Amino acid sequence: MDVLPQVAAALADGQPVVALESTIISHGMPYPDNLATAQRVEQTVRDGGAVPATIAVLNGRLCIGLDPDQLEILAQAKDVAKLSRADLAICMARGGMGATTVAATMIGARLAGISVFATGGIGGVHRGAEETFDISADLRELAESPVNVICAGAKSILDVPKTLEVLETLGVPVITYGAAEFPAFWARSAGQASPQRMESPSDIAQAYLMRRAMGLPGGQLIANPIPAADEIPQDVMGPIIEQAQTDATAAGISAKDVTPYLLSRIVALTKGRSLKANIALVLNNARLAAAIAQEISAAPRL
Ligand code: PSU
Ligand code: MN
Repeated sequence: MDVLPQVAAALADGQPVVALESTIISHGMPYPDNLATAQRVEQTVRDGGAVPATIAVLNGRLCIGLDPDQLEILAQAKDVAKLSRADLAICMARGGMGATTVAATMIGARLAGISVFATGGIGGVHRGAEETFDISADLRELAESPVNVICAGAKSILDVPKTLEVLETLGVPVITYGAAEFPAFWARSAGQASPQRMESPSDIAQAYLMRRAMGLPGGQLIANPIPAADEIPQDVMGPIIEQAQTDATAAGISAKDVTPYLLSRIVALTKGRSLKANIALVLNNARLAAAIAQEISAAPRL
C-alpha cells in the first residue's frame, strides 16, 4: 500500500481525510470530464477542510491518494480493470492497474484508517435480480468495513426497494441527510421513505462513533439528495433508464459489465445532461463528506 505523503501526515495527526473512488473515473464518466471532475472533487474536499485520498491500484500498489500525474494516467488509461472485493487482491498480486468500486475503495479506506468516503452512486440490487442474482458487492462491504459512504442515493437502474431491504438485512444504517425520502440519484426523491433521517454532520458522526465504540462492524450509508437546481425529474429519466436496460439485455451484457454499460448508455441517451447532474451531485457529496470527516476527527472518543 502506498499512502500519499499529505494523506499519511493528516492521518497521523488525526486530521480529517475523505476517500474517493476511482471506478467513477475509469468506468463512470468519459475522458476528459472524468479527470476534470476528479480534480474538482479533490479541490472541494480541500475547500471543506479535509484531505482527499483518491484510491486506485497502480503497478500492483494499492494507492491511498493519487498525485496529479497519477490521476491523469488513470483518467486517460484504456482497459483499466474494474476492481471490486473479489478482484482487488488478484490485480495487486499481478502488478496490474485497476479502478476501485465502492466496495474496494472501502477496503482501501479501512486499511488506511480513513472513515469517510464520498462517491456518486453505489451499486445495489439490480432490477430483475430475482432472475439474474445481480447484487453488488458494495452492499455486503457496507456491512463489513467501518466507513461512512456518502452518495446521492441509488440510480433507478437498480431496484431501490430491494436494495434498501438487503441493506436492512445486512444491518447497515441508511441515513438520508436533511430529507425524509431516500433520494434517486438524479432526482431528490422517488417516493421511497428513508430508513433514517439526520439533519447535521455532527449527528451522523456521533452515530458512527457509537457503532465503533460498540464494536459493531460495518459502516453507514449516507444519502445526500442532489441540489434542487441540478436535478432531472424522475419522469424524464424513467424512460431513458428503461431504454438503457433494454439495450443491455439485447447486447447480452452481464456481471461486472452491467453497471458501466448502463452508465455510459444513459449519458449517450441524455446527450450529456445526466453527466452534468452527476458531476453536481458528486461535488455536493464531497462537501458533506468533508463536514462529516471534520466532526469525526474533532469528536472525543467514546
Ligand atoms: N453507480 C453509479 N455510478 C458509479 C457506480 C455505480 O451511479 O460509478 C460504480 C461504483 O464504483 C460502484 C460500482 O461501486 O459502479 C458498482 O458496480 P457493480 O454493480 O458491478 O458492483
Ligand atoms: Mn453486479
